[in-house]
Amino acid sequence: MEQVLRVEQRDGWRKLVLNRPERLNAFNEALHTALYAALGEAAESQDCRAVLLTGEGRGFCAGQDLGDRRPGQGGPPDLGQTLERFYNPLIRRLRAMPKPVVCAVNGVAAGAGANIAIACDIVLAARSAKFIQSFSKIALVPDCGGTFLLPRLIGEARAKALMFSAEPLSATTAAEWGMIWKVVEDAGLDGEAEALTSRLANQSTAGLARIKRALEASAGHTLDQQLDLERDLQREAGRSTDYAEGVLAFLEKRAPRFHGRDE
Ligand code: LHQ
Repeated sequence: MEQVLRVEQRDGWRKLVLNRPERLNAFNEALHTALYAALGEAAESQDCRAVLLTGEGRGFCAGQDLGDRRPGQGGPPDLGQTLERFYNPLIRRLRAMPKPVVCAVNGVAAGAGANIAIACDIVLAARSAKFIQSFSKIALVPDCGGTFLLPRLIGEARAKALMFSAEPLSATTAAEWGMIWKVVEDAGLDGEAEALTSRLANQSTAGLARIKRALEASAGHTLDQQLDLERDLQREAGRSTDYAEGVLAFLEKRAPRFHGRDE
């Protein structure tokens, strides 16, 4: 059977490689099922404290596999159901995942592929990569949380123009606009993304999960609500063994040894 997702266990972290290069890693049902399950397993596993998501071949992901969507087979499709069944759970899982998810955009990221990339926690892109909000070309609405995340990252004017025009956005401009963390030369992308993921895997996993929760909540909060949330999360953090270890390591001038969970 075609292995549509490669899962590579590394030292404390996991690399998930979208593996349908002949279709620029477009999503079919098998890839959805495999990626969703792999993220769930990564969230649960004590051997995994960070995840790196990338694509095989010259593309990162071309969104939905349109080969599966030829019109005329059994009447108009219910794309809402496709989102409800596959894409929305995937985005919810990425955003709620209590471990950092790094995305290495190795080539073109189009449609859902572009918005899955920006739903990850830290996004690196190869210099040659581009991002395309291609939905309007086939009369669709940007999905995977793109209408929520993209205007917050780059502002409504830029988000709207990209979504209306479906013009490709270079990785360099994406970084200049704050849509992604940084651009890396093509040959160095894999190594830099792996090194970053490995570093995150050695940080306080529970600590990073709290930061993620705080940032996730902030979009829907007032400053007062966010101050309350920071107080609650800091209270938890202050009771963690990782905090004690972090302070001790600082005072003893050595590297901290963090755990994968609160104890
Ligand atoms: C593909 C695809 C693809 C199949 C390249 N499917 N084969 C949600 C709910 C339900 C349904 C609908 O969708 C959604 C969300 C979405 O994601 S909508 C957006 C769907 N994606 C697109 O519209 C992007 C379509 N692809 C493209 O525009 C181009 O392929 C890009 C700009 C990504 C790359 O262009 P090129 O570098 O020129 O490559 P190419 O077009 O030659 O593609 C290489 C091969 O990959 C080619 O196959 P072939 O057999 O001719 O070599 C393409 O047919 C295939 N491919 N995207 N989404």
